[in-house]
Amino acid sequence: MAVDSAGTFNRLQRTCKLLVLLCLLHISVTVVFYIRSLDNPFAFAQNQQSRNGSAPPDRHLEGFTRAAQQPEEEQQQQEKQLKDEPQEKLEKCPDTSPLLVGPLRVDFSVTVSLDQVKRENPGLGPGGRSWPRGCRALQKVAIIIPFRRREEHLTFWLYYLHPILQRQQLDYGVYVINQDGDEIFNRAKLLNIGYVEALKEYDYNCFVFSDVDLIPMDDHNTYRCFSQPRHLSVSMDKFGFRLPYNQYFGGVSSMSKEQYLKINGFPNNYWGWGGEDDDIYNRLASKGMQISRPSGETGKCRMIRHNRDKQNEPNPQRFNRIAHTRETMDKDGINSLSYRLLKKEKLDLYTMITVDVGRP
Ligand code: UDH
Ligand code: MN
Repeated sequence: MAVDSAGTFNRLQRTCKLLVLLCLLHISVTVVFYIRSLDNPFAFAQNQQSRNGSAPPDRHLEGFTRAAQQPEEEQQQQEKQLKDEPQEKLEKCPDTSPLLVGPLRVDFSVTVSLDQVKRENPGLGPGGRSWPRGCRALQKVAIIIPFRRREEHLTFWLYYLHPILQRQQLDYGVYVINQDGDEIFNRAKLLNIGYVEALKEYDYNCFVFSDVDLIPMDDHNTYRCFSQPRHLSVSMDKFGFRLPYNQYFGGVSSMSKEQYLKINGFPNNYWGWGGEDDDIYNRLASKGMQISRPSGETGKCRMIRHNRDKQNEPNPQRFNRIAHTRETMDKDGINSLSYRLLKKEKLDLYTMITVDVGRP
């Protein structure tokens, strides 16, 4: 009897030990998964450029990845060589960049500084220029941002967009067109000025027009031009991730030089908020062009929340103006643009062009 109960006791003890071990294993596995999910709660890729070889090895990545322990001098030498490398000699970049990572986490509660953006984008040239290393870009893209007193938004824009644009293997430059003074804001005229001023700098063949407060949530939404004018900000959080109406062309759009010239550029006489984007849509439609768009999923983007700015109140004339685009567009546009260039600054992360646009 005594031997029997001792045996049962031993078995029980072993079973209990096993159970405790199993519990411990279960807890540790749960903890590991929990910690990993904390690091990346929605399986979104981090924004930062992955320079240490997380992307698959590829000819087009040559010179893009760099060893973490490489001496600084050697690194600088290599970057210089890459910058001096004539693009013409290289093979074309692929249609879809192999560096893209997909959905991105976009969060405006984090604080970012220009110094941080500079540190994280060491490959940028003066004025916020960049081009792919190891292959020849398919297009030369000028990114035009209409601007006045939105420094905080601009910092977020630079923080998110520079890494994305580099991963998209674009040959690009960033132009912030800053309206001087306190007169009423004129977004479309600033975009026209951006077109003219960017072309003075480089032989761009594609123009992306972007509000300063819009950030794409997937780097497959390439900031380049297509065979038809492109609307890129197709599903904004502000509109419940949907297109507010079919003709909507506001936020972020792109046009080749030919497409832009075909519509005589943008209207110069929309003062204050609203209507200019619908006028641009009317111009495109009247020239028989169609709007190209990414899918609703790829075209997701976030707008930094903000109140309406002073001196950008809704324009009461906008409904009347957009009813007459066809009659006015040949006289009002890039062929009638006049402004005063006040200052051009090649900053580390962008080119700032300050202008006097006049008043209504
Ligand atoms: N912009 C400036 N400074 C200004 C006005 C406009 O930089 O003073 C530029 C900026 O690039 C901005 C763009 O023009 O992203 C378009 O202006 P917006 O952002 O005011 O346009 P949106 O359609 O305005 O976002 C909606 C008004 C928000 C009011 C919401 C109140 N709840
Ligand atoms: Mn806005």
